[in-house]
Amino acid sequence: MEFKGRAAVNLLTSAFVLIGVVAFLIFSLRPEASSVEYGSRQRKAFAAPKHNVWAELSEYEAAEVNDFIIKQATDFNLTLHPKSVQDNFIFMVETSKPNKTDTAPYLYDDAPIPERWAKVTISQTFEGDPYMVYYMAGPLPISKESRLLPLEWMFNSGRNYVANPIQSYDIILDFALSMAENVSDITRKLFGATVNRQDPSDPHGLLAFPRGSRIETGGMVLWMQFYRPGMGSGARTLLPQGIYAKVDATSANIAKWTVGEWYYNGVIYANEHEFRAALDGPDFVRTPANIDGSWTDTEDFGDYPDRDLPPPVSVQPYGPRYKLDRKERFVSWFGFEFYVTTAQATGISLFDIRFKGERVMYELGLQEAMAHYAGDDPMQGGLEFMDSFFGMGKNMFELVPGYDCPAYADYLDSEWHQAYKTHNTPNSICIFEYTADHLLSRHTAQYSVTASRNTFLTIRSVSTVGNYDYTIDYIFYMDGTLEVKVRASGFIFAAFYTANNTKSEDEYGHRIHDALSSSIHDHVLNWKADLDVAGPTNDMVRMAIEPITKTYEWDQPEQPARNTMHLVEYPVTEETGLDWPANSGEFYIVYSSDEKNAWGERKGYRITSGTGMGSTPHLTILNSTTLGESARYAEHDLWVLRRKDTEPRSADPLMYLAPHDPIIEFSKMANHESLEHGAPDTSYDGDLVVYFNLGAHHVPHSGDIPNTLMHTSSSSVMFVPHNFADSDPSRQSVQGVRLQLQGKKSGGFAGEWFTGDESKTLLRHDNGDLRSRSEGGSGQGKTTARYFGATYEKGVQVPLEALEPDMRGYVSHSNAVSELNFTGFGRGEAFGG
Ligand SMILES: *[C@@H]1O[C@H](CO)[C@@H](O)[C@H](O)[C@H]1NC(C)=O
Ligand SMILES: *[C@@H]1O[C@H](CO)[C@@H](O)[C@H](O)[C@H]1NC(C)=O
Ligand SMILES: *[C@@H]1O[C@H](CO)[C@@H](O)[C@H](O)[C@H]1NC(C)=O
Ligand SMILES: *[C@@H]1O[C@H](CO)[C@@H](O)[C@H](O)[C@H]1NC(C)=O
Ligand SMILES: *[C@@H]1O[C@H](CO)[C@@H](O)[C@H](O)[C@H]1NC(C)=O
Ligand SMILES: *[C@@H]1O[C@H](CO)[C@@H](O)[C@H](O)[C@H]1NC(C)=O
Ligand SMILES: [Cu+2]
Repeated sequence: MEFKGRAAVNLLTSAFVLIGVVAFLIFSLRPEASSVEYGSRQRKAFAAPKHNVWAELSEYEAAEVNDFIIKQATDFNLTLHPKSVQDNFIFMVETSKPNKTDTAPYLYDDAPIPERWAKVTISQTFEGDPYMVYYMAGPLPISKESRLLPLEWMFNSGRNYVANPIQSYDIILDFALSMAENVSDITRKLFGATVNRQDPSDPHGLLAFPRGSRIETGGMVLWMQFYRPGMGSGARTLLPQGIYAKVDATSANIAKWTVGEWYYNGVIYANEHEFRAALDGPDFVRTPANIDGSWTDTEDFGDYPDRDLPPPVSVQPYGPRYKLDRKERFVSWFGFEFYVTTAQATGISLFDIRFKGERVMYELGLQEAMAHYAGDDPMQGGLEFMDSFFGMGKNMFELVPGYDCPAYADYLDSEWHQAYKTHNTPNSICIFEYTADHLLSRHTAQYSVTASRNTFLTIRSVSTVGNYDYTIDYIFYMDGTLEVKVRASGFIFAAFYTANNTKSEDEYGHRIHDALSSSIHDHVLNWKADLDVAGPTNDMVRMAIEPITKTYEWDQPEQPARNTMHLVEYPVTEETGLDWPANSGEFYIVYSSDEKNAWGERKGYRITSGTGMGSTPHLTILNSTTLGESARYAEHDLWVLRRKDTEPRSADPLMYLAPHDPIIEFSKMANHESLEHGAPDTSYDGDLVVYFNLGAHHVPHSGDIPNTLMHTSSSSVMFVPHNFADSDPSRQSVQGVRLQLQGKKSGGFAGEWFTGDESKTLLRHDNGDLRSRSEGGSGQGKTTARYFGATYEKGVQVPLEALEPDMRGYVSHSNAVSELNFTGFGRGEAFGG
């Protein structure tokens, strides 16, 4: 992060005199803290207890793997300088995360470190057809022992390859340009624009690109739609032009591709000639075009009343309170400890999450970010994205300091290795503590009030995949609660609004511009949570809160039967999908099979839909025609499965290339195997994995233009301790204050009516006061404040960049874009959106 903070003295010369007042926040003095200044961050060296065995390959390791494969696999005819997918080349190298069976003894029993292996994707041609093929290479570092093996064991299809229908992105684009040029007379007549081959992104020109679902009839059919390029803020997906063309792309030889039907305003034309003829006919119904303009600008630089004062911000005057081992990417904060890692497809994952020394989760990480559209036109009607294919990690771009994360946040880079190159995206992960605008707990008693701050730790990244931006947070709370939260922003993928269509125009969304429909879609983002609640042997239960009519002996004879409620526990005895219960009428709890708290209750963690817009949804569409077997995890809110080395993931990024022939079938993983464990049947060790979904039923409306807003496009799942400790552990971590409102008295309820002799009551409390007896004498009628945890007691000078980093000196090191030529692995380019 290279942004140069404006020196605080510059302030007075700037227009922001008011910021200057804020910049010299003066707190009351506390002598021993006088050397602490904002940003000094005097951090002690801090080392992770173990190595981060899940870490992404280093640049050196990736190069070593590339060299090894080139030398080893001479029969692969690999080229270092591929021209198309017809060449064989190493597309991707990344860490193959070690099996838990090997890491658990290392982490928990001091066994030797597990072997390090690479997962390798090679673009290979067999009989003229290109495939993406998975291999594993290792152990690392490369030695005489190292081998290159087909990687099959993690795919329940038993295959390690996926056919790559995207032969060449360049050639597809070229075809689209040629197709569009051939109807220039039509596009000029309809909306006064044509493609510009010299400059395809000419803002006044047109683009055409295909919808990315294919091979639904065995061959490949592409539906191309025309768009304006949207060069202002990148609003291409708000600028569909309503002309669609069907391309028969069955042949591997693009020279044999043919343009078939055309579609405009709800009417199908057999070919371009019929379309052209109809255009001049008397019955032709035109619709308005979508023209780019200030309406798609993501910001409005205009002067508006009341926008001349900056808002409040959060500062961190004494430095962070978490400890960070940057090398091992290990974080420790108020009892929470965990490792952070990244992967090009899925972004951040966390491993070995412990709370106050006890195991909570082995692994927590995104599996897939799917979006499924619906519509009555050939584009939206079959549109679906699985964004791990485009790379939720690759597309984690630089965060904006002071905006994406507080100015004081720590940043980490992410790295990935593609086509012999290492790409580094600096400052793509941020870590920070934040204090909520609400307390964690409070209580007003008769003579006192107590308040505990809610400070939490966030690990954040933003994946911008073409049109959409997903902000993903892992949030840790002082009581042991863990939250996973996603918020969406960016441009929606809108539909062309077929005005004057006889069909119901609001069936798939709302009209949101001249010829634009908001286009209903479901976002379903799938996460894996390998819970190890106080160890790996766990049981999942549904604890229901049920109404019942009961007869109690003490109720007799007045009340023969009483309508009431009670708790009923239903063990989850086999692998299954669950939905959040109606009326929140059940708690889903993962209990330790062995460990109990001081009260003899099983230690547990509850899994619940968290904060955000309603409870988290799953896919509305039943048995999606587009998705086939490739995303069955989307069909329920939560899944409970046996943990297996052979089932490390619910999805693989390459499944987007062949959704109807997926290499991982989730329904074969969640196949009702028994979850019962222990004697007499010891074949299963009781180690559970939960998969859960975040997302939204997104029905965008006019307020999504230009961008979707994150305060409401949010959803979360929380893991909440349930009898995990003996009482609330946050009491040892929170900062707060107890105000003794009057004398030394205590107890009672706020506002309780005081009866009896005042002096006698006082005496009684002096003897039996539980809460303020250690407090030194304060005069009656005066408030005494007693702090727990540290407080700000010394004034600090806060430099301006602590409030608002000066972005004018900001240097962006790299915003690497992945190579598009072979793969179209750039959403928004190759497969529209
Ligand atoms: C090896 O690949 C090159 C292109 O990368 C190709 O021209 C050549 O025919 C291939 N050789 C074999 C034996 O497949
Ligand atoms: C465009 O027209 C030319 C000339 O008729 C033809 O050769 C070419 O194949 C057409 N392009 C497409 C994509 O159909
Ligand atoms: C629908 O058609 C009418 C008559 O042709 C036209 O005036 C109107 O603008 C059209 N509506 C839209 C939304 O294009
Ligand atoms: C899903 O749809 C496919 C194709 O129409 C059909 O063969 C299959 O039986 C359906 N599966 C379910 C579970 O409905
Ligand atoms: C991980 O476990 C699978 C299944 O047992 C096995 O095939 C594979 O070789 C293991 N991976 C490593 C690196 O040992
Ligand atoms: C990819 O395509 C671009 C634009 O057509 C071209 O400049 C570049 O050389 C291509 N890269 C490779 C590796 O062929
Ligand atoms: Cu959306």
